[in-house]
Amino acid sequence: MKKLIFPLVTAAMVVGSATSVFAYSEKNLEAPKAADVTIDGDLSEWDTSKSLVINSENQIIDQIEHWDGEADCSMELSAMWDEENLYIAMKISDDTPLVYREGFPLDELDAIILFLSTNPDADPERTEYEATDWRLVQSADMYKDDFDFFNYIDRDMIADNQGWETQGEYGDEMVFDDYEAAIAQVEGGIVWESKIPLHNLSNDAIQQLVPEAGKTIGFDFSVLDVDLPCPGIHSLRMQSSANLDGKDRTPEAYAVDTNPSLWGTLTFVE
Ligand SMILES: [Ca+2]
Ligand SMILES: [Ca+2]
Ligand SMILES: [Ca+2]
Repeated sequence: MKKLIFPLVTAAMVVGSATSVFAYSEKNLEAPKAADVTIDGDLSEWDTSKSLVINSENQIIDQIEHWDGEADCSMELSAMWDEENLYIAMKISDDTPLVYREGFPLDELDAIILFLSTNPDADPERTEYEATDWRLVQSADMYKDDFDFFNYIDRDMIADNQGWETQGEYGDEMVFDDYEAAIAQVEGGIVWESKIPLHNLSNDAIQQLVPEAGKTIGFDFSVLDVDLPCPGIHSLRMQSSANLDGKDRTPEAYAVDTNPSLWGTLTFVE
């Protein structure tokens, strides 16, 4: 019997290395513990040195022909945490920011999509969403100097969503309770500071994520840009974890909306 051990070990190693390319991308965001965050659009209390950026052609996953460079669409994202909340700060460069139209699906407008798992023990190699995998489309509308915030939580790709159903898909809705956000207009774009209470991503069957220094979760984000909304026009879409070559880009070819193993990660640190 002993002779069999070596071939088996070798076979396991080969399988392991062959599948490892499907386990979360190397993009890791470190999120420091939050202290005295004020949601006001001013990031002076943030340590943004650990941010991740979307600013290269390699990160475009849809409508590559509509990207005119970093001033047209790019972003930088930072995160912080406490036991109850995830804080997200974004600097978004867009020549025509905050394009919003009532009644349009949020992911055909200017929007951000956050992807995260609320299960730190989830298998990084899973290729299908589980009930603890979340796709959060965030959008905002400017009216005079005021901002309205909207979101859409897409659960349609989850076989067993544990009773947390898709919400906000028709737009003009803020699905989360106690969501806080502020936008500041800056030259070339906007700064968007926000607080997402984690109880929103739970129910009787889905345990609430409690961040803790040292824990890592699946995480990713994308930026959508449209500069003139018309029915049927899809936004340019860029994804933090993507690193693609060639000009033929479709969301189906980089399927972060259905395959969490393509995501990067987020690590909670002190
Ligand atoms: Ca602030
Ligand atoms: Ca733009
Ligand atoms: Ca835009």
